Parts: sequence; structure tokens; C-alpha cells
Amino acid sequence: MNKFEILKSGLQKTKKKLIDGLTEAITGKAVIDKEVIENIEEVLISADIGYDTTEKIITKARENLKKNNGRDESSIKQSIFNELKKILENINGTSVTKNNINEKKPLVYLIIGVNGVGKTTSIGKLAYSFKQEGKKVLLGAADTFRAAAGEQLDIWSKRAGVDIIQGKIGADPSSIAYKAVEKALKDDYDIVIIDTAGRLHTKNNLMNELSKINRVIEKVLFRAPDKTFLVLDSTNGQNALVQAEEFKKTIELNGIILTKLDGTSKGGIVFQIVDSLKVPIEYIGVGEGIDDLQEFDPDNFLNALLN
Ligand SMILES: Nc1nc2c(ncn2[C@@H]2O[C@H](COP(=O)(O)OP(=O)(O)OP(=O)(O)O)[C@@H](O)[C@H]2O)c(=O)[nH]1
Ligand SMILES: [Mg+2]
Repeated sequence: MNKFEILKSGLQKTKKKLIDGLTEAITGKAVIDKEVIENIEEVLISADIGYDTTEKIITKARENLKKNNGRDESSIKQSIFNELKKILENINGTSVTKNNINEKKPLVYLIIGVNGVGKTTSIGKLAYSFKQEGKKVLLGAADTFRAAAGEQLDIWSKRAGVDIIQGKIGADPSSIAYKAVEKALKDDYDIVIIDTAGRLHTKNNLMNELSKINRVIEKVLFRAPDKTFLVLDSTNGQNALVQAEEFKKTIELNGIILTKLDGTSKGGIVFQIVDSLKVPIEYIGVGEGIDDLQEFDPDNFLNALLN
């Protein structure tokens, strides 16, 4: 399967819920009346588009209905698909991947997120794709909270064929971040990707730790990390949004890595993240394999859903 087919097959359940749901709500209705609109609303909300984003889409659909006098099923469907498209198009231009940060060396990526969302796995996949591009990649295992965390990243570093800076369990995560960036500067790496813990004793601990890692990187790099990526698990639905709001309070986020889109029906969360969080989705995870991280492309995403 090529990348698009992998994406398409990963989005099957979301498509079923969202697109087939919409089609069902609309098709065969002689007139688009209040009841049909309510059904559409229900489909959007149950497909994790979120209340606010759904209201925007519905308001637009109502306006279009009035304007067109075209109370037929194809125009209402088109109106909704157009709105979905517009939401995703809004992130074009805000994306940091597309800005010229590639001139910086080493590029420093800090990867954060609650436990189990897919940080370490995504780092492995990212490292592999940079390596494939011929880049010299270093990983920093700053999740020193769990014994298995370092080992897991170590396995990924071997799979991807990249170097890694490890620390002992319980070591100060900031010290690992420091050493990784220091080594990258000294040994001419193109990119450093730093893994962090998803859970510490308390949420405050976690946020303080992440702020500290940020400060320490800035000290050695003379600038903030080039990208701080928040990893969100799409299967968490609404809760992913809640997590993002929490992190946003303490840390400046540059992008989202949205994982586990394969096999969930909650892929509609993409629209809500883009619309309400105002942080671009940079990558999506569509499987557990080393190749299963894709750059997020709004057009591709919509095509995969609609076709
Ligand atoms: N199906 C699927 N599984 C994924 C994806 N990304 C990650 N996973 C799985 O999610 C689980 C957790 O991933 P990790 O990378 O360990 O998550 P983490 O955020 O590093 O977790 P902690 O280190 O505990 O904070 C693993 O079993 C991964 O294989 C994805 O895109 N699709
Ligand atoms: Mg991890």
C-alpha cells in the first residue's frame, strides 16, 4: 500500500461515522427541514467534531440554504463538505514545518504529552524518516521516570539507525536534554529529538519539569527548542482537547502529533483541534510500524475521507 492508501484504510472507521453518517442523514430527504439539520448536527457532534465547531458548520449550512433556496440534498452536503474543508485550510500558513526552520542546526524537537499517547513511538518514526532523508539524528531519552522508557527509545533508535543519549532512571530529565543538545552541537547533528515522561507524581510536577527542560535547552542552544510538539491520542476524543488546553497554559506549543488515527472512529477530532486549538497538526500516526507517521496534509486527509 502507498501512503495515501494507508491513510485511507486507517480512516475507514472515521469515514463510516462521519461521512456515511452525514450521507444517511441527508440522502433521500425530499426537503431539508429542521429535523434534517438536527440530524446532521447530531452526526457531527457524535463524530467528535465538537460542539462549537459543529455550530459553525450548521450556521453556515443554514445560511446557504436560505441564500440558495436550494433545499436539495446535494447542495446541503456540498455546503457541509466545504465548511469542513475551510476549517482544515485555515491551518495552512501557520504550520512551522513549512517555515524555513531547516536552516537551523541542530534542529531541536521537544516531544511532550500525557502517558501512553504515543510519544516514544512517534519519535522512533520521526527519527527514521529524518534518517531516510540523510539527516544525522540524535535522540535524548529524557523520560527517566520509568525504567522501560529508556529501553523502549533505545530499541527505536536501533530500528531507525540513529544515536541516542541515555540517562539512569531517576536522573534529572533536564540533564539528559542538556547533554543531548550539547552533543548535537559538538558533533554536528542535524536534528535532536527529546523524549519526555508523560506522568510524574503530580500534574504540577510534570509541567514544572517540562518548563525546566525548556529553560535548560535554551541555555545551551541560545534559543528555545525549534519545535515543541504535543502528542495527542485521537482515540481519547474530547479528552485530547482537554489535555491540550492544560499543556498550552504552561508550554508554548508549535504543533500537534495526532496518533492512532488508524482503527478509531474519532478522527473527526482533527477538525476540532484545528478549529479550536489554533495549533497546527503537523503529523498523524496511522499505525504502529516505523513507516506509519505521515505529515498532515489537509487536502490528502479530506480526499482520504471523502473518496
Ligand atoms: N495503532 C497505533 N498505535 C500507536 C500509534 N502510535 C503509538 N501507538 C501505540 O501506543 C502505545 C503507546 O505508545 P508509546 O509511544 O509508548 O507512548 P508514550 O506517550 O511514549 O507513553 P509513556 O512513555 O508511557 O508516556 C504503543 O503500544 C504504541 O505502539 C499509532 O499511530 N497507531
Ligand atoms: Mg514513552
